[in-house]
Amino acid sequence: MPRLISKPIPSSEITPREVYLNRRALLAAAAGGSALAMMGKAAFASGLRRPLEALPNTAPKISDTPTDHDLATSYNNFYEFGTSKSDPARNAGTLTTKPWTIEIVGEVTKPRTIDVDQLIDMGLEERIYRFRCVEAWSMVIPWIGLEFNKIAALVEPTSRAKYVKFVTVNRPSEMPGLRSDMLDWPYTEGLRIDEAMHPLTLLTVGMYGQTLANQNGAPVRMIVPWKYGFKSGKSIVRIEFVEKQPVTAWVAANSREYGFYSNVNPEVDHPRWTQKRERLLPDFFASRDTEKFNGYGEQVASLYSGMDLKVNY
Ligand SMILES: Nc1nc2c(c(=O)[nH]1)N[C@H]1C(S)=C(S)[C@@H](COP(=O)(O)O)O[C@H]1N2
Ligand SMILES: [Mo]
Repeated sequence: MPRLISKPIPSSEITPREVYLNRRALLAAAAGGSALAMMGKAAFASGLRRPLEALPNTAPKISDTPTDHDLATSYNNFYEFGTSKSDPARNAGTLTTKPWTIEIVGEVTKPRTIDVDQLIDMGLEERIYRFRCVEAWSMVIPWIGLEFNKIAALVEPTSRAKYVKFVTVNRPSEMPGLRSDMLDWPYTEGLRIDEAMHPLTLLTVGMYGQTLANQNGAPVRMIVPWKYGFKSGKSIVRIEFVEKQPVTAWVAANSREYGFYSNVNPEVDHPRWTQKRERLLPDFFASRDTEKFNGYGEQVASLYSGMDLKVNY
């Protein structure tokens, strides 16, 4: 496993005021209505900062403090920009994220194309979630987004919609990693419909009070906090409601190592390493016990009752 940073970033280098102001800007965007909120909305859309009030946060409370912003935006997996952890921050600046639309199609009564800027009007929340990579490291990140079920409500899935497929952007001129054939591009992911509709599942447009950095999946990505990070596709351009379980990029690449479900599970090791313990970054050692469903068991375990999670890993 590559060394991440030689020493933890001192907390004095975090600028709480800045982070706070950023958060308030987003909130301006979310509040809607007043002139100030309108300014906030514009500010959010352009990534600027502007004060306002707090977004709701209905996430289960967690005790860990959020990971340092600079670490969360510099230690990333986004293979379209290269395979090392520092590649996305270095290379993702080339991605054009505006204008950006998401096409929502398939087994739905009202297919539609939605502009990312419209999501701001649909009830953003800040959700502080644990985030766990299959590589046995985790972070705690204040995401900003809206419950995916609100998007589903817009398009009205039919009774044949059993799964949701998320297709991410495939733009070779802006994404140097697409030259490699390590995955079948575009990067696609999928969820069972009840997983997608679960209130913890977030269509995400921001983090730390700002719009997403390109390396974190700007302008819009999924966040599914009880699953390994690779289930949370970045820079999404199409959402398909489908009848059959989709073949996702990682399952196509190596289904023995990366299953469709990929629930965080200390009882199921990755074939090449243990999942029993994890490193909460910037900790260098796997000093924590991994929690089943990444700590969200109380909320999501019932989705899997009757399923053997060693078979459906
Ligand atoms: N399009 C795309 N989405 C992706 C990936 C990727 O390579 N391409 N990597 C995944 C993996 S393995 C992880 S751990 C998370 C990392 O998200 P972060 O860099 O914001 O922490 O993004 C996921 N989404
Ligand atoms: Mo990951």
